[in-house]
Amino acid sequence: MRKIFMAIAVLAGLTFAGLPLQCLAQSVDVGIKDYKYDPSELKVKVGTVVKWVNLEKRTSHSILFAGPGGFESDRIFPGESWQRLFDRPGTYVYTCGPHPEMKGRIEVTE
Ligand SMILES: [Cu+2]
Repeated sequence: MRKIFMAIAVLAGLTFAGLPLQCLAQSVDVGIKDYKYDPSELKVKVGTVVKWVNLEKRTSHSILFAGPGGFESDRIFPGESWQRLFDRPGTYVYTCGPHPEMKGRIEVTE
């Protein structure tokens, strides 16, 4: 019984902690379809969460940020998404790991 109360308390705590974040963070979706990011170029404010959504029927993709500090997302399968919070201004160019011909760009401003 005590475990159940603790679980409820933890869930309630998470809910309250998550609310302000969700209200504050702007979120923008980028679709992935026909081997293209849509939109491929995007301007957002610092603090924006960009979410890539794979709308393909059978192809998986990734988001690969070039340059120093660059990294690649996990493979995003059809119906899945992956997101990143942009908390610093700058220009972020990216490609798709398995399909380097796919290109995208995000400009983050104050
Ligand atoms: Cu791809």
